[in-house]
Amino acid sequence: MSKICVIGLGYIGLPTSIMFAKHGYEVHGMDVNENVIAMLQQKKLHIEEPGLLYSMIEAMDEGKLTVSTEPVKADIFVIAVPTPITDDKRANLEYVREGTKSIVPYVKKGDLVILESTVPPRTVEDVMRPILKETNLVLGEELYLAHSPERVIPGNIINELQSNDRIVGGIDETSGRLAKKLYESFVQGTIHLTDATTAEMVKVIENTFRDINIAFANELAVISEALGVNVWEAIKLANYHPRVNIHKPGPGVGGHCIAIDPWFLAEMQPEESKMIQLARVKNDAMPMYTVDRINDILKEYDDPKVALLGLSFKGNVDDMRESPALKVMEHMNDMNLSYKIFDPHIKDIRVPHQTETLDEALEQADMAVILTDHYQFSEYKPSEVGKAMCNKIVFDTKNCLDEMKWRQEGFDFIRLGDTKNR
Ligand code: SAJ
Repeated sequence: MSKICVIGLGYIGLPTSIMFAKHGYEVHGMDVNENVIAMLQQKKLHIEEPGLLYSMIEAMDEGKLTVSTEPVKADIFVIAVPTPITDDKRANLEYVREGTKSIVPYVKKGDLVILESTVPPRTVEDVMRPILKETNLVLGEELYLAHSPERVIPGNIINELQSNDRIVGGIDETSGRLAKKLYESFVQGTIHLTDATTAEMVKVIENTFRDINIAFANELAVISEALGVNVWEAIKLANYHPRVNIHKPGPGVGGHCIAIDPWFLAEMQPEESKMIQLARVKNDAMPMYTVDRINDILKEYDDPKVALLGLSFKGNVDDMRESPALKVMEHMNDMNLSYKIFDPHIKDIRVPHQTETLDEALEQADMAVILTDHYQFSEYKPSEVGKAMCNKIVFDTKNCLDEMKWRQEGFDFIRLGDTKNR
């Protein structure tokens, strides 16, 4: 049985380790974060992801998965570390460099190294290959190297790891073939073989496509408000066309992927990537636009109070990396608007003005603003929500509330991108 060492036990590394462990491999996961390792060793999760805890405990109890802060000797190394962005919008590849360096003493002849982290095209060739040369093994003959970008959606990772198609790009034919064989152990979708640089390119263009599409939807939302149109209705009707698929507008684009990866492409060719950069700027402007709308709606009120609902970057997850809600809060602070913020998926207090309960956030509020499409929000009873509030105004930036229900309870109902009935 082959042994796999996974470097980085975050949103991708941990679920992927578990999948390998459940499909015939002996897996050791390493993470430099001692707190993460301490939690995992106690069989507790440091991230929220449906179905993960049970599978992890099972894999650990069967002796198929171990974790520690150090790599171990293995036949296959899978690197799944973060690739954050610097202040000047360039990829910070420090974790990729460090992760690759950390395995050099453990790699032996015949091993396979796979990078799963999203990176600017050419990272495998220009950053990893030179580091792995320090093993004195000939790449492509004695040591194999490939990129297989993770493409799963948080909230549905376990399913998508199995059912999505997978892209595998080797630095040579054998590397690609070996990596493909590994993923065949659990991937039910098609595994497409290419070279490493194309695989890197595929991953960033997928997320860039989504970012540009969302920027278009956000632009349409702003235009619709000026025209007395409901953008959600217009997009829904346009999408009935067999060749149109416009995404959804909202208060901004967050997360560790869509809000970051387009810059990985833009940094390679700044002059040739104006459309990509403009989409980023458009999406980054949405939190401010949302706060301007809040301010405008409340302009008649004396010292109005706002209940912001939703802190995570998207619905039904607890991840608040690059969350538009954080930017909304910043702009609310700048404009001296009073607010509290509540998120049913984030129980511990992580930011100022955050409340532990919905009631605390709603107390004396003049307006409730939906920033994230958590399923809980669509189930709220308007009569209950209205009880604690001072004035009954609700502003839905995600189109996840039933307008009629809220209006029937006496709410003034406002939706982002919709001035049709106002
Ligand atoms: N959003 C919108 N409108 C939409 C869709 C999303 O405003 O129509 C917002 C969300 O609210 C959120 C942000 O965009 O703030 C990103 O959310 P997401 O659901 O689009 O994507 P992520 O970041 O959770 O996952 C993406 C996925 N990429 C694609 O769908 C092309 C996932 O498959 C990738 O694996 C992941 O990035 C990644 O790790 O790169």
